[in-house]
Amino acid sequence: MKTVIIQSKISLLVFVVIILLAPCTRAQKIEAPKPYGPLPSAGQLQWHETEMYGFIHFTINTFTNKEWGYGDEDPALFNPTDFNADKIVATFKAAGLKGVVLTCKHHDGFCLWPTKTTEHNISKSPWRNGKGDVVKEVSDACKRYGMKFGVYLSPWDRNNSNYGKPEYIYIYRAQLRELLTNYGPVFEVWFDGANGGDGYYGGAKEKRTIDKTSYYDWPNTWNIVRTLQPKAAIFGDVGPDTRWVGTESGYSGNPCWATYTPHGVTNRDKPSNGDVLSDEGLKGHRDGKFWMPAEVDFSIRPGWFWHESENTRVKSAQDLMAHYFRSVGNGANMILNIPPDRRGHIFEKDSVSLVGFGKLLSEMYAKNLATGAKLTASNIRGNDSHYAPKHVLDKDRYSYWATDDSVTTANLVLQLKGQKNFNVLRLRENIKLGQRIDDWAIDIMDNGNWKEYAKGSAIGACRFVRGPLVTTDQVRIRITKASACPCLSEVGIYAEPAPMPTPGT
Ligand code: FUL
Repeated sequence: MKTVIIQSKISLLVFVVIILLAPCTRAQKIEAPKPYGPLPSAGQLQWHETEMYGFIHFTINTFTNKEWGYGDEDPALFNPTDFNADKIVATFKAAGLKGVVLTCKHHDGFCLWPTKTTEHNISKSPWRNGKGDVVKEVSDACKRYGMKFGVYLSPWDRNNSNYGKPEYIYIYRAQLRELLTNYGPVFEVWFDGANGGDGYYGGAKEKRTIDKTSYYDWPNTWNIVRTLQPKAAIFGDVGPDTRWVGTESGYSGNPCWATYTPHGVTNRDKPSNGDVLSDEGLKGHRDGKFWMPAEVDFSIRPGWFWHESENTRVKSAQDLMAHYFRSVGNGANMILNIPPDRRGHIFEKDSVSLVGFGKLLSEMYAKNLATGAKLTASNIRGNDSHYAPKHVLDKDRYSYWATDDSVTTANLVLQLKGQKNFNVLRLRENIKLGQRIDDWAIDIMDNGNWKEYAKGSAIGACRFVRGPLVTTDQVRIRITKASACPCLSEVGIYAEPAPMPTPGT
C-alpha cells in the first residue's frame, strides 16, 4: 500500500514538472517561415537535385547522316557495330552527369525498342539479329551505374500513316505506356515541341499540319506519366514540370526564375508545346504563376546526331564548364547531348572533353573553402538555432538560415579559416519554401574595407558566381531585396583548377 502511495506521488511530481516546463519548450519553438509563391512538387524537387544529365541522340539518323529523318528509312540501316551501353553510361558518369535521357523515338518514327505499336522499330533491323532493345540496354546500364534514366518520345512521327489523325494519339500513348512500364524508374519524360509538318506518313509523302494547342491533348497524355511514373518530371515548352529554356545554344537567362507563366504565339492565353513565346523561357517571370524551372538542352557538337564532318567541332572541357555556369549556375538544369557514332561509341574526342569536364568539376568541388568559417548574421529568426547561419554549411540543401518575417534585407558574414583564393561562389535557397530572394550582393574584405565582388537577382535552387580569382579572409553575403524573409540554405566557396588544355582538333 505504502509503495503504491509513494509511486503515485512520484508520478504526480513528474507530471507537475512536465507541465511547468512545457511553456518553455513551446516558447523555444519558432514557427518556420510560411512558403512564398508557387512551390516545387516532389517530382520537381528530385529533378532539381539531379541538376545535370546527358542526352543521347542515337537512331536511324546516325546512319543516314541526317538531323531529321523523313520517316521512310529502311530499319535495316540501324546496325551499330559495337554498341555498349555500359561504356557510354560510364563515360557520362565520369563527366559528373547524374542521368541519361534517351531519344527512344525521334521525329523519323523509328522506335529503339521492340514496340507493339508499329513495324517501324528495332526488331526489323539486323542489329542483335532483330532481338535488340536499346532502351533496355541503356536503362539497365543506368541501373548498374547508379544513374537516373529518362525518355524522349517525339510527338511528331514522320513515318506513321496515322499521324495527324485522331488514331495516332492512341498509338503515341501506347508507346509512352510501353516506355513507362517496361524499363524501371524514369526520372524525366521529354516532350519535344518540334514539328516541321512534312513527312513520309506511310507513303503519303505530304505536309500534315496539326493544331498544336489541341492535337496531342497534353493534359491527358501527361496523366499517363503521372499514373505510371509519379516521380518523373515532365519536360515541355509549357512544362508542366520543367520548361524549355527557349534556346538550344546552352545557356539560360540571368536571372533565370524558376517561376514562369508560358504564353502562346498564336494565342497568348493558349500556350502549348510548339506554340510558346520561347524568349520568355530564358528568364522566366518573377511573378510567374507556376513553379516551372528551365532546362537547358544543348549538344557537345553542332548537331544533335553524330556526323563525321563534325568530329572537329566538339566542345572542349572548358567550353562545357562555361555552359555549366551559364545553366546550372543560374538555377536551371543542364542536359548535355553526346551522340554515339556508328559504332555505338562516344567518339574519342567527345569522350576526352567529357572526362576533362568531370575532372575540372571534381577538382573544383574537392574543397569548399567556406568549411569551418565563423558565421555572423545580422538577424536570426527568433534567435532560434533551427534557423541559424550554420545551416548554410551543413551540406543539407533544405536546412537554412532564416530571418524574422519582418526582415527582408540581411547580411551574413563568413570569417574564413585564413586567407583563401577563390573565384566561384555557390548559393542556394531552400526552395521548398519558394523562391523568396529577389536581389543579392557579395562583398569581400579588401585591406580592411568591404569591396563588392558580385551582385545579381534570383538565387533559387542554385546560383553560381564565377568571377576573377581573389584572396580574402572574409566574405559578406547581402540580401538586398526579398519578397519574404530569406531562407538561404547554402554558401559554397571554390577555386576552379588551372584551365585544362583544349583537346586538339
Ligand atoms: C529539337 C529537335 O528537333 C532536335 O532534333 C532535338 O531532338 C532537340 C533536342 O529538340 O527540337
